[in-house]
This record gives sequence, C-alpha cells and structure tokens, in this order.
Amino acid sequence: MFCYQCQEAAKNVGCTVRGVCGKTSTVANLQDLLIYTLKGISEIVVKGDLSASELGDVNNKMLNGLFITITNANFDEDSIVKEIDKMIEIRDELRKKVGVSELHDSATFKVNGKEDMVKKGENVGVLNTENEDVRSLRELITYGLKGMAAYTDHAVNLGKSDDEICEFMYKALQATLDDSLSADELVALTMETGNFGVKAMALLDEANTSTYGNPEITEVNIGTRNNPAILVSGHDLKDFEQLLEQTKDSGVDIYTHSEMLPANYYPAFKKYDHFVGNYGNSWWKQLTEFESFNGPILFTTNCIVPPRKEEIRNRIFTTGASGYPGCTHIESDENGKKDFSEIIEMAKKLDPPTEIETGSIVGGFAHNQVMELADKVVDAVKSGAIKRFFVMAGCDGRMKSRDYYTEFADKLPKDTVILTAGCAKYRYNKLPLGDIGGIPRVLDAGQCNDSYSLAVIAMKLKEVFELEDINELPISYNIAWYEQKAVIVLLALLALGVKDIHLGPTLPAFLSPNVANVLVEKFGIAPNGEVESDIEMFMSEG
Ligand code: FS2
Ligand code: SF4
Repeated sequence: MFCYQCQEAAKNVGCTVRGVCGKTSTVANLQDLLIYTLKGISEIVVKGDLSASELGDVNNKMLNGLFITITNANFDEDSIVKEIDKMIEIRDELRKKVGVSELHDSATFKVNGKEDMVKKGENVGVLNTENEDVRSLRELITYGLKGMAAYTDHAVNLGKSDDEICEFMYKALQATLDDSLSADELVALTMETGNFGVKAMALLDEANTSTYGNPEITEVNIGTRNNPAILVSGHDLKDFEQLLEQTKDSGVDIYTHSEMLPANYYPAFKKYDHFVGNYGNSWWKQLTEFESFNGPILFTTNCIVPPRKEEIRNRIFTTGASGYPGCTHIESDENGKKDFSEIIEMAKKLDPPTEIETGSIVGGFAHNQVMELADKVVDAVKSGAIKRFFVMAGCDGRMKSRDYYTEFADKLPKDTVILTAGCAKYRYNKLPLGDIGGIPRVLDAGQCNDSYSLAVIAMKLKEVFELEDINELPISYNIAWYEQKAVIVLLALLALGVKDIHLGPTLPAFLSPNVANVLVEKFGIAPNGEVESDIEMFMSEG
C-alpha cells in the first residue's frame, strides 16, 4: 500500500505498511482499485460522449464510491469488494453501450475475487504515476473530487442534484489517466476543481437550508439527561432526521457527536424534545467518549476511529458510505428510507450516558444568521471594536502540534473574531473567549462544508465595504486540515480568489516541492508557524 491523502500520513511522506488511521494494506489496495474502477467508468463516459444527465443512478453510485475512500469513512474489506464488483458491472454495461475501442486499462481490466482485486489494487495506486509533479497534481485533483463527492452525496440524499457537477467529476477523473496532459493543464484542472467545489458546497447549502431551515444562533446543551440514548456522528442530516423521527416517543434520547454538532442549529430539528444536545468533542476522542456514553452510536459518515474493544464495536452502527468490520451496517431501501429499529431497541436496554461536561456552547452562525447581524458586525468593524476576523475552519486531528490552534485562539487580541466551520472548532469552542458588544468571539457556521457560509459572509462584507477585492477585507485565513473534504474547501477558497491562506499543522505530503511552489507563488499559501509570531504577522496585515 501507499497512501498519503491525509494530514497524518506517516512521517508526512505516506503510510506504507498500515495507515496511521488504522487502514490495513488490504483495505488501502481495495480502495485504490475502487478509485481506479471509477476512473475507468469516467474514461468510458468521456470517450463515449455520455452525459451525466443520461446516467441517472450511475452518478450517485460514483459519488458514493468516491466517498467510501475518504479517510476514516470505511474500513470494511467486504463492503469495498462488493462496491468494486458493482462498479465493474456498471462499467462493463456502459462499455458495451458506447462501443468505443482503445480504452485505458481501468476501463477494461478483469478481476476474479477479492485476492485478485487486492493484487490489482497494488499496481494501480498513487505510485503508479512516476513523475512526482504529475502524481502530486493528479492526487490533489482526486482528493478534491472525493471531498466534492461527499458534499454532493449529502445534497442528493436531500433530493438536490446537479448534473454539471457529476459531468465535471467524470471529466476530471478521466483526465488523471491522461499521460498527454501537461503540468500546466493539470494546474488549470485543479483550479476548475475548486470552482466546482464552490458549486457543490452551494448545492449542499441549498439542500440543507431549504429542507431544515437556516441555522440560527443556538445554545447547545453539552450535559446529559437520564434516559437511554443514541449518539450520532458524521455529517448526513437526512439520516439524522430519519433517526429523530423513528425515536419520537420511544423514551430514547438523541445526542450529536463531533461533526454532527451543527444539527443542533437547524430549526427543523429543534422541535424534537428528545434531541438533547451534543456529547463530547471531536472525532479522535471518540473511543473514550463512546465508552462513557453507554448507548449505541450511529456513524453516518467519517470519522471512524477503529474500535479496539469488542464491547464498543458491538454498539457501533454504520450507514451510507461508512463501514467497519464487525459493526452492523444499515442499508436504505430504494426510496432512501432506513430502518433504525435495531439501534433503538439496543439503546433501550443500555444505561443512559454518563455526564462528562455540563453547560452549553453557542453556534449557528451560518451566512443567513450572520447577515441578520450584519449591521452590528459592520458597525463594530467601523468603530474599530472588531479589528480583524480569523477564518479558522477545517478539521481537527490527533497530532499534539494541533495544540497550536487552541493557543492561537486563546492568545488572539480581544478585538478579533474567529469564524469557524468543521471539527477544527473543538480546539477552541469551549474556551471562555467572550464577546464583542454581544457578538461572540467564536462564530461557528457549522460543518466543514459550511465553510461555504464563511465565503458568502466574506463576499457580502466586501460588498458592504465597497471593496474591489476580497483580500482587502480585514480577514486572515489560518486553516487546519486533515482529510479530503478540507482539500476541496481549500481549492474552493482559492477558486474564490482568497490569497495568503495559512495551512497546518503540516503541509500535505501529496504536494511535491514544485506543486507546493506554485501554490506559494500564485496564492501565497504558507504553513503555519509559531503562535505569537503568527499573530503578530496576521495583525500587521493590510
Ligand atoms: Fe472532521 Fe472528520 Fe468534517 Fe472531516 S469529523 S476531519 O470528516 O469532514 O471535518
Ligand atoms: Fe495514512 Fe492518512 Fe492514508 Fe490513513 S488516510 S493510510 S493515515 S495517509
């Protein structure tokens, strides 16, 4: 195996024996083959001149296939084998339909069973591209597409789709097979990926807000009640809604964990009395927090930390693109309905959660809510009460060096406001950072895809202050990344023209020195440094 798609890649080079995330080499090779098969489908779609609008459900399967390979989403060999078989069947049908000859191996290879798949997977992974710059750009695009697939998949679950996004994804996947493309052409395709990333996030924003209302300022309870309960992690709001409906009047409470916290901000979910609040912190603390939660846990997506203890494994359920061997996976029927009764029955037999915190945290500052406060915000900027905003969106992770973000938030001058989204917020959302004239100093827009909201807010402020360029705003970007959704968020910000983004806690291992240079020269991307000198540098900007 060779994998370097996330921030925890071994030695910041790549995982070769087993993933730091816990992914086995068998799973890694199978995931590589799944991606390769999706590239093969894309080859047929592009060369056979098929349009996404005539592909129907194939689009959704392609999205789900990409999503499965995101870091910490799916560790289950058997479900990935099934997925490869399914995609090969689709691929072969499409190939017959278009009748194009001279196709890439990915569009024609045959495998016979799991062992054969693993062997094939070993030879079609990342290192198969020899030139390190081409490899770097191909992977940067592929990881961006994985993030885009995740966001689009959530939107599809809410009945919103966009054929143009899928059309682009086939084109981009196919381009990663094309040896005739120059590095410059791949750089241009990387930027186009960012543009489509903006579209995917806008689509999901529209899907979420048109279904569940606009997120609003909310005090989220972080304590517990004395009823049996289910903990929900991941990002899928449709799954969350279905579980809330099915647990109504059952005597079972519902809590969010990690990236599901923003579900608390949506008006449609507030009507459920048994939706108690958020339990615990970011994804990497889950094993101890699941222990004290006592009840079953539902993963709607990543991030799963391999549960070593059987007792915990028995309480974990997965659905959608997520999976873990030994954990029950809940499938949907053809109408997207999921039956969660097994989880609910298990919850009834288990103890209520053990309280690990009390009190509340505040969030719900997506674009609509912030715009309702626009006058207050603009006045605070004009009067100098707010000197600078810091976009600190992104992911959290296990590395000790991420203490940087806690310290950074803590040491920022009191006349600054943090705009956040994604699980990065857990590094500082429980610090007593106070407010500025009633505006909290940490404004949480929601999940990582809600970084889109932060971009919308920046655009609006640019308009209000009648500026030419988004970079003239008193906003600095100090972003933490971990997995591939952060990659599409980053590419989307670049596509929107945001410059001088600081990225940490390390720069991606998949950026070759030359590709990193392009990002530095064209966009001013830089690694984060030391807390105090970084704050000084940001505060002296513009
Ligand atoms: Fe966090 Fe993990 Fe949100 Fe990522 S819970 S690192 O999936 O997408 O951010
Ligand atoms: Fe390593 Fe990250 Fe890949 Fe897991 S996802 S194998 S930790 S690079």
